[in-house]
Amino acid sequence: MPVLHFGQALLPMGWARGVAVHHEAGLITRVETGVEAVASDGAIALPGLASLHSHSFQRGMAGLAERRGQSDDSFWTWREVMYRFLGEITAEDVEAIAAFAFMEMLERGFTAVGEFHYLHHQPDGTAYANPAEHAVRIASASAETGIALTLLPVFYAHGGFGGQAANPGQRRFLSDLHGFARLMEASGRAISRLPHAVLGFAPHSLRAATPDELNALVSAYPIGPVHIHVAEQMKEVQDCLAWSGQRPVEWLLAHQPVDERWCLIHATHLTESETLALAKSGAVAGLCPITEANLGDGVFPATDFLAAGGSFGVGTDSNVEITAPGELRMLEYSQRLTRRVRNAMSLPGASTGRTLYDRALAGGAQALGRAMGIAVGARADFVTLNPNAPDLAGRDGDYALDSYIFAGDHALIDKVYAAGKLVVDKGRHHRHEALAQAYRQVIHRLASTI
Ligand code: NGQ
Ligand code: ZN
Repeated sequence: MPVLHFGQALLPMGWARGVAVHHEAGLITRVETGVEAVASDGAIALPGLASLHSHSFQRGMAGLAERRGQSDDSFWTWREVMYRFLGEITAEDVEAIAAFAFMEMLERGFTAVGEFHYLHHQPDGTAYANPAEHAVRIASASAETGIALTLLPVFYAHGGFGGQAANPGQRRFLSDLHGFARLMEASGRAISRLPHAVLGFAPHSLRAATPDELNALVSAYPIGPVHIHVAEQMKEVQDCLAWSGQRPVEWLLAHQPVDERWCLIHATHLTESETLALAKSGAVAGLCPITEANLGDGVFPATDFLAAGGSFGVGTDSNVEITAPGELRMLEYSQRLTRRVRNAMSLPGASTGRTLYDRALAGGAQALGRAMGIAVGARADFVTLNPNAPDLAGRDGDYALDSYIFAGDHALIDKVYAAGKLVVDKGRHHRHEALAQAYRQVIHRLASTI
């Protein structure tokens, strides 16, 4: 049985020295500590994190939506640019962009992804012969790179609260309940050969699914993760109030069985009572701090949510910048900036990096429906840091973790193992050149559509 030896590793109980991890068929079967052996596979090992929310195709437009229009720019004007960009993406493009994004996730500290997948149809809105054609492409991208995939096929039927008609920019996303049932079946087939894949589903938002549709979906798919975008923008809160008299998170908690299988993406705009109720529900808050900053969404009340016992994880969402330590740093900084304190997310005496890392690991695992962490039964996924990096001089344990998150960022990553296999060495994925070349070709063509 293969064994990996680490000088020190962050285990569920804390840091341990001389760690030998046995694995078989990609899963951890035994963890020994205090082993006198050379740390041949890495000096400092962390469990890989989950990017619990990604729209991989949006990686291709990173940097193309940072130009101001005639009026005030907003989330909604960004969305117009995004709809233009996806207008001409082919199935081959979907695969090339997803593979590149997943490779970057691995190079930058993520070993699992939740792909919130809504780009289902051909450019004119008609279905492909295989309704899950794009899911097949995303599954291939996962197999090519080694990232663990939780596929979340998205139900998207309407363009606004109360079943409003969708607009033409949304034609590649749409299905009714029958079409979605076919899509789910075909999506299950698309990932059936990926050994560690998980299937969940995702009503896109309260704008895209009616209450009756939500009820039908939740009873049709009683197991697996459920993800939904909610309360990201103030306009969304106002539209929801006008439609129902309740705020989006308030409405969801009152009308759906929100529990541990649910992940509420963004949930940015919360009242105090919504914050407490969401924490109590056991659902994960799926925070995407870099994208939320990029889109001008607002700041999630993370310290209050954490104090109320809430679970959170992080996602790269628009993939405008992919970095696991960077998402945690942005989350912490958003709290420091709004509350004018330091070390906002940790308890007295605790390392902030460690608090963020432990919480995001647990919340990400819960939201993606998989075991994560350096423990028996989890996939053998590890991120090792380069002990010779100047940012790590004289540091180990939590100080090394704090330096990774707040100083060195992903440049400190040395090796990454996915399902026990070395996929990143000296910070570079073993397929970096080929995947970057394929990505460049696709993007040269697509950039002109913006
Ligand atoms: C999405 N992204 O589906 O890609 C959304 C924008 C929408 C974020 N919410 C579109 N960040 O919500 O309608
Ligand atoms: Zn999203």
